[in-house]
Amino acid sequence: MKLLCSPTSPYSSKVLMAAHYLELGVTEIRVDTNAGPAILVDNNPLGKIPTLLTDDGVSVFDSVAIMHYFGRLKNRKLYPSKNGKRTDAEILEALCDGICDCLLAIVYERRFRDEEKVHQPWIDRQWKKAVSGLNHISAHPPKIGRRLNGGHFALAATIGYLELRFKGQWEAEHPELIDWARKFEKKFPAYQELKAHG
Ligand SMILES: N[C@@H](CCC(=O)N[C@@H](CS)C(=O)NCC(=O)O)C(=O)O
Repeated sequence: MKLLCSPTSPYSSKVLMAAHYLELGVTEIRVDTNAGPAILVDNNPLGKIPTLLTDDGVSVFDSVAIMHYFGRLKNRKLYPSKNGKRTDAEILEALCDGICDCLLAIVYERRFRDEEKVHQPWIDRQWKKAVSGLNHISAHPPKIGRRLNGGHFALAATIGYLELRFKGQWEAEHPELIDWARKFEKKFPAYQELKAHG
C-alpha cells in the first residue's frame, strides 16, 4: 500500500500512526498538494491528502475512510467493538478532524490570500470553533487504556498540528492536552516521529 501524504498534514499523521499501531506496511509518498501532481489528482478528484493506494489498485480517501479500511484489514482492531465506546471514539475523531479543519482554514487564509485581503473575522471565527473543541476535550480527556483507537490517534495528530503551527497560542489554556499527549507518547513512542512536523 502507498500513502500519498505530507509530514505537515495532521490527517496524514493520524493515519500513519494508525498504520504503525496496526503494523501495516505502508509506503509514504510525499506529495505537494499545491502542485497537484498527477498521482494525486488522478487518484483523488479533490486533490487532497491523505489518499491511500491499495495493493488492489483502489484509491481510498478521506482519512476517516482510510482509518476504517485499515481497521477492517486488521480484524477491526482500530475501533472498540462495543457500540457505546465505538461511538465515543468516532465522535472524538470527528471533533478532532473538525478542529483540524478550522486550523487549516486559518493557515490557508493566511497562506493563499494577499496580505491586505486576509479576512481577520473569518480567522477569528475558525479559531473560536477550534478553541471550543479543545475546551470540550480538555474537560473530558479520553482515557488511555490497554488499547488505542482512532479517536486517540486523531487527538494526538491534532495536538501535533497545534504544536507545529500554533505554538504559544493554546498551551496555557489547555494543560490537560499537554498532559494527555505525554501519556499518549508513553503508550505510543512512535508519536515523536509521526506527529506533524515541517
Ligand atoms: N477531510 C479530509 C481533509 C483532508 C485535507 O484537507 N487535507 C489537506 C492537507 S492537511 C489538503 O489536502 N489540502 C490541500 C487542498 O485542500 O487542496 C481528511 O480527513 O482526509
